[in-house]
Amino acid sequence: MVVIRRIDAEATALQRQGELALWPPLLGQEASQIGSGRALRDDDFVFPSYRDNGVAYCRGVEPTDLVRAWRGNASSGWDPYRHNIATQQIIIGSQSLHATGYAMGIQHDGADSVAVALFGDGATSEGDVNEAMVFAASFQVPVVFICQNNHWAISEPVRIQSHIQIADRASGFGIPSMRVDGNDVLAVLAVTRIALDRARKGGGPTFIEAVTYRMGPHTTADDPTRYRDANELEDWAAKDPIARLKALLRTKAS
Ligand SMILES: Cc1ncc(C[n+]2csc(CCOP(=O)(O)OP(=O)(O)O)c2C)c(N)n1
Ligand SMILES: [Mg+2]
Repeated sequence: MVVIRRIDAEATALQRQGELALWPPLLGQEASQIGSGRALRDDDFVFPSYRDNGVAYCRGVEPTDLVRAWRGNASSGWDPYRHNIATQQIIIGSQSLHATGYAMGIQHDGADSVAVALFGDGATSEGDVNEAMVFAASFQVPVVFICQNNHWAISEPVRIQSHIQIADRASGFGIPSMRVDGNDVLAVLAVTRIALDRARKGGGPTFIEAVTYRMGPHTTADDPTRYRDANELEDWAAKDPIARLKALLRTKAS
């Protein structure tokens, strides 16, 4: 978590120096990404969004490869088949369809690996995510949908996206869901393991809502002070996932 935060800060600085065209910071979402990323097996296949650099790091993608596409000199920073993680998706939610299709392939092969789609709260309002959930539930394929609810879709707050909890959207598709504290790395690790295990045993898809917070801007091109209250950021800064884990480790050590 500390390493990926450092990489994230460095990439943000590189954008400010004109070395990268853009960077989408993951500040605040380290527990959601490292907790889920560390639960995976090597032969699972991940379909991430632009913000999931922490998960890509867990898949063994090098820091230099994480920034390659944002510098504009590669269409993908890494070989998806080498790390079993696809190129980061910018088209909101469409990776959920790719993951579901891949999971249909796993089922066809009779393998026990799992496809994982990572997307945001805003993505759950997109047709692609809803269509993916219909197919995943119909064919009971081994896919895990991990939604990082970071409370914002650029300047649109999650309370406008959904008047119910995001996790509850899944039940309409017949998909079991779990809502987890996304700033608690051990909790995220635990629920991801449960979902992966269910998928491996033929139990079909699971939807996880990791409740977290995007502490930085949407991207380096965004200024969140124009649309959100400073108090909100302060409240979530007090729940910083790294500070929480540090406090836990201190208690264990004493
Ligand atoms: C299909 C599509 N529509 C709109 C956009 C523009 N867009 C980029 S990021 C974003 C918000 C996504 O929010 P969320 O799903 O919550 O993910 P987050 O950025 O918070 O991680 C939008 C609307 C896009 N990239 N693709
Ligand atoms: Mg969001």
